[in-house]
Amino acid sequence: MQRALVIHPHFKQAAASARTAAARLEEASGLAEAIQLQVALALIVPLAAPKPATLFGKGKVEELREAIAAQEITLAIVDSSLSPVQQRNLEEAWGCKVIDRTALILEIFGARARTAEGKMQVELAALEYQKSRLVRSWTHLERQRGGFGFLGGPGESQIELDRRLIRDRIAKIKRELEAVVRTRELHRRKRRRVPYPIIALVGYTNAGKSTLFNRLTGASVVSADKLFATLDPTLRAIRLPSGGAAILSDTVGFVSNLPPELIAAFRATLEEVLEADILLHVRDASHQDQSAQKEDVEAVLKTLFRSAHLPEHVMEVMNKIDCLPPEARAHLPPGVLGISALTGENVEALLQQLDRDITSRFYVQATLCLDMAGGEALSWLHRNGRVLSESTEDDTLRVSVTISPENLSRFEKQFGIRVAP
Ligand SMILES: Nc1nc2c(ncn2[C@@H]2O[C@H](COP(=O)(O)OP(=O)(O)OP(=O)(O)O)[C@@H](O)[C@H]2O)c(=O)[nH]1
Ligand SMILES: [Mg+2]
Repeated sequence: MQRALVIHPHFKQAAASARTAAARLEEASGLAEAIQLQVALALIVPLAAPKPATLFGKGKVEELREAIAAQEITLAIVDSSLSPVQQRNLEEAWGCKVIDRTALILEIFGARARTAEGKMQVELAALEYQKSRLVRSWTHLERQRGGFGFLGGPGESQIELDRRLIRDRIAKIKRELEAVVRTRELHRRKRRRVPYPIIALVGYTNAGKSTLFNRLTGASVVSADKLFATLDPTLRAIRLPSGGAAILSDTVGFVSNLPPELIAAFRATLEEVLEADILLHVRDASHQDQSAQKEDVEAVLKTLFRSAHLPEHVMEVMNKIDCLPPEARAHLPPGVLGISALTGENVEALLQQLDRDITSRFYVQATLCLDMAGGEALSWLHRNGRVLSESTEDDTLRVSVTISPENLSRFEKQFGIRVAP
């Protein structure tokens, strides 16, 4: 196991933030542990003025070098962004590999990607990141690899070649991704023909989305006490208490300062979120930074929807209430249900809440008159809608149902019965 140092630079000039430096350090350490790094040392380093060459001042760089040597650390993670120059200088000064927050998140995404699409998206993001590094640090790289200049043909430097290779690879992945996205689009359209509302679980990483997904679907989707256990969206159909169905979609968790390269590359995955009829925002009620996490999630949603406002179809739920003392349970935000995905507490109530929301938004109520021979039509209605009442009058059967508009028109076609609006 690689021994890592995690440093959270605390900028004194930075605007007051909802999170404490200690919480940020803890999150960065959690991210490192998510890819099997052993965090040997974790530090907050206050910074008055970032130095262009090494970020930290001379004395601090030296102090950290000693700690790195003493603790036999082979990787240093700086929880902010590093310029290529800073990264190289720190690597030279410390004699170990140095990465910044974006690179760390890319590593995690890379380790977790399971589907072809997920892997391509991560590689694309990594290449974009690398491309910007190459451009900015080209003098250094050119000097370092000067000997290979001939590979690119006369007069072309290695860096030009690297840049071109990266560009070509990016173009190729983008083409492949487009094909994958088209296939996914087809699947989605097929699914649209099955008129089920889609519920997407969104939320901060580690909030318990996958645990809730498993609880609701009875499926065994990866859930682990690791950040980013889920990278690719997973979809399952669930039954609602009223008998209707919905599709539940588990998605990748959000983090604060999600690198912009990643938002762009993951757009295709997050398109599931854009498509959803209900966004169920799963919050960790037991987390000290829950309000800051809520803001982060909402900021990502606004970015995704390219809107200044939060979409209206977001429903919040407070998870992990089993960790709360009784007095804290009474202080949940008004109108927001508290649940425990782990113990199952209140999960039934959540399903009912979703059911009510779906019924009121996606279903219509209709009263149908069937003749007495309409046994087949009646059982069809029982299967595809929710029958509220049945009564017989003379030779007609009056049936009152809630049903999706799509199913209602299927019914009209199949049984040749026009339903008065
Ligand atoms: N005590 C308690 N722990 C929970 C609850 N729900 C989830 N957890 C734990 O929280 C950790 C994270 O759960 P996940 O379901 O993997 O979280 P996630 O939101 O899917 O995380 P990412 O996929 O990384 O975004 C796991 O250790 C779960 O066992 C809950 O209701 N109560
Ligand atoms: Mg998950």
